[in-house]
Amino acid sequence: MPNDIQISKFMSLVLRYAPEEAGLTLDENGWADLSTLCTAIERKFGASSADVVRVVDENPKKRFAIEGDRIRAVQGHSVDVDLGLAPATPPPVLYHGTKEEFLRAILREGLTSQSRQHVHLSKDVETARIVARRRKGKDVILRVDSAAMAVNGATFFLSDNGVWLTDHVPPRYLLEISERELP
Ligand code: HQG
Repeated sequence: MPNDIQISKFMSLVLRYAPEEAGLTLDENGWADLSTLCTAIERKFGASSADVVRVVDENPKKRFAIEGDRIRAVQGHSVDVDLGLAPATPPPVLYHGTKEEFLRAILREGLTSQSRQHVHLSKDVETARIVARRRKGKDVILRVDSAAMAVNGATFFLSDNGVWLTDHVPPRYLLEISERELP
């Protein structure tokens, strides 16, 4: 039985970051040929195309979308793709989960997109905590004054799986939420 998590991680890798590892090319909107991906996954994991479709359907974060004979990741890209998302008005407050070790740099430079195309923001503290917990160390949750950013001209996008994306969050819009304020 192929391991769905391994397959999903491989799909994230090739659909966001290193398509050549599956012999894929991404078009300008991030779409790749589904059957080429299935062939690569069959070789690597012995999994069928039905397994690939199941991984897409059951992915807890709905990371992938299939449309006809093509597939793409809905967010999280490192390679330059245009997901065609329309700018959207964010809720007045968004959150970002990170680690204490990054805090000084973040409060100095703001949130920057690092190896991805965008800064990723969460709609609630719970989601931000899950994002923070992916890494070792002490969690830090930041409150983002998205209302003020939007008023001052920042553009936000909402990915198909509910992640808020923007280019940069300057430090003046960030506030660390103290431990006792957290739910
Ligand atoms: C930090 C997962 C130093 C930032 C999650 C983060 C999310 C800075 C790390 C999605 C910084 C980048 C994204 C600065 C930001 N100086 N560190 N100026 N600005 N950072 O993985 O937000 O599983 O690229 O705080 O659920 O952690 O991939 O971003 O810790 O939705 O679908 O630099 O990834 O989704 O790390 O996570 P990432 P992220 P998937």
